[in-house]
Amino acid sequence: MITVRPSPVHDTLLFSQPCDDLDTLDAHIAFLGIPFGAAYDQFAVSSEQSKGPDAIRRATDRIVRGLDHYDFDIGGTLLNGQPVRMADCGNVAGHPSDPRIHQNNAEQAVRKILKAGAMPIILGGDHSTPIPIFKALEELGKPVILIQIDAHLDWRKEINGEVEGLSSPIRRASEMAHIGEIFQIGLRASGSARTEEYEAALAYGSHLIPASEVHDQGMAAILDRIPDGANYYLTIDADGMDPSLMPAVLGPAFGGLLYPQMLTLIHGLVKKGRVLGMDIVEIAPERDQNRRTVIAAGRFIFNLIGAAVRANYFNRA
Ligand SMILES: [Mn+2]
Repeated sequence: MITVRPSPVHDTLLFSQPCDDLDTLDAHIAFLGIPFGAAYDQFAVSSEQSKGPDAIRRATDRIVRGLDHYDFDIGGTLLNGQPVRMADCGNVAGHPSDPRIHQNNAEQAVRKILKAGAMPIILGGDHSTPIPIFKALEELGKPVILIQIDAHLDWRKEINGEVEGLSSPIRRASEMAHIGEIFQIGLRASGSARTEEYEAALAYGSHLIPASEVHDQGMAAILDRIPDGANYYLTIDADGMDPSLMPAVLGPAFGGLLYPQMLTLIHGLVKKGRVLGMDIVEIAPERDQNRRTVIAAGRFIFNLIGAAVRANYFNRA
């Protein structure tokens, strides 16, 4: 049995309480950084995106000016006067000689968060980050609808022999029994997918929604296509957004999703059913401009929590 003890928290996200031992986690919402994934080459073992979790935490004072401040996105304070506890569990430690070790630790960490009854909010890392999270969602014993925000399809079987890399998360999700319908929103330009991956996604029945369709129809119309009353997991690749909103990505793709569309999606999903958790990945902080990428990432998290509080997600003692 591997002991999962994340690295200590220095700056916590959204002024949350630090938790450096997942076995004692007592919170409704748990933040966890998963900085490292499964690299395609040695240079990517510690990628630019590995610095994402701490960069988002450090933007806390610009994500929200204080937990007692009125916020117009959510119509009040973050926790709305409710006794909701948020904990920051730090980062899952990397293991340079064997990515399977830290990925397994990441899965165990998320399982512990779910067992503790907390909503996991995960800071990546590249887009291999959600693969251990998807595995851990099995813990809940419920079918999950996967919502991915991304410019790219992420359906590669493997690259350089690595099957759990950043080009494969949705392919891996599609192979998991507890993952059902998949909505891929924000698609545009080209990424790792070739025609064969596009056809594999269609054969699965994945709902492929280009960013242009969101711009033409509005996000509310896209939301209407997602079944009501279900359990959702939201994985957000920063490059799903327009680079004018989130510039700090490796592959800027123009015509991406915009902030108001994301708020419509997040608030709409929370009201529709149960959002089990979310991740935000693929942020390369050294490419940021005026911290707007990490602030936007934090604002998505902030809006998810604010909406969930108001939908009475955390009413247990
Ligand atoms: Mn991606």
